Amino acid sequence: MGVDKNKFKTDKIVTIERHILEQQRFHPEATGVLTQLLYDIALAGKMIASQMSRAGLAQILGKTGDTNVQGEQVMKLDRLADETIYILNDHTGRLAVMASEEHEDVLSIPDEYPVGKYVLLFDPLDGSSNIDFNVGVGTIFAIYQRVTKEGRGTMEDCLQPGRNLVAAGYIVYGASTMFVYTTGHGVHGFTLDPSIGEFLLSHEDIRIPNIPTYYSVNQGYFTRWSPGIQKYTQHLQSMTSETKSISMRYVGSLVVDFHRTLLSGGIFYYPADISKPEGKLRLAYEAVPLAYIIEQAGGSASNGYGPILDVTPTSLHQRSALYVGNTEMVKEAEDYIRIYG
Ligand code: P6P
Repeated sequence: MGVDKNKFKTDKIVTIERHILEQQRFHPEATGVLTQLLYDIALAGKMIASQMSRAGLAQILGKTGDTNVQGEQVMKLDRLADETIYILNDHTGRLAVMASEEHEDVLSIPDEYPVGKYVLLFDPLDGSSNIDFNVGVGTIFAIYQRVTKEGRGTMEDCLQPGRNLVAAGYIVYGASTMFVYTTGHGVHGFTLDPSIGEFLLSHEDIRIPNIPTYYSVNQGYFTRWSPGIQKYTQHLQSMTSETKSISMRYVGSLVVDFHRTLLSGGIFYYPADISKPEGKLRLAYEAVPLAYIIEQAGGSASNGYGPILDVTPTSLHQRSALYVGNTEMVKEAEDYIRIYG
């Protein structure tokens, strides 16, 4: 059949720490700080996963009653995930500055703590509106080296093009909890073993399969889309109905829809439309890290006109259209936009 399958079995027990240390051989200048930073993010993921598993019992489902910078209802678990990531990283001396989807401005390192050379951008719990329905959600993160020379990091450190990324990844809280990351040398997935509280390597060197399985888009917005996206989607629908070569899946949780696309092949897209002319998804801490991951796995990510990683954000919460998955499918979407508008 020749269908590419990601290698799911490994012949040794590899924790995140061991894997990141082994990856360090690609970075002779590495001092181990990035390893420790990635490990801190994985720890945050374990803590969030633990809270998630008992959310329905611990009265931490539901809304806080607040709205965030996006104008969205802040879920209790949103707030908890945001605070967990911040307090695990604010004192380590590894970061110059942080930025979160939940906060308008950058998150400075408190004066009493040292600063370091890395910058952490994160969406603490994407898809959180789905939590109350037990639908999978995720944490997304992007790591850069600071560009400012000294002192507390600034917004300038957070508004870098994706080509500057040092590392990116996500934690998907689904049927199992997985930590997926890249430092520029392939994409690697770890599954949390709750019995020992450790992420173990389960998906080494993930490559998006050459043969696509699903397309993923919210077809409820069809009438709001440009003619090019409508025609592109009708083209995909014909592949589903006539050839049955692909099918449609849409969860409405970015990390879940992305993770399935990465492992199964296909395309996820969230187009701009007449009600969201800039698109809905955030560039800096959603589209860019996922674009880095998909390129490292042999796929592509576009805003409909060119690579996401070539775009330099001009504001922290800037939105973007996103087309991500098999390169051929992303290019085809760009072609339909170019030809039909
Ligand atoms: P829609 C969740 O609210 C989110 O930000 C992403 O996780 C997801 O991909 C998207 O919005 C879903 O949006 O408009 O299809 O409900």
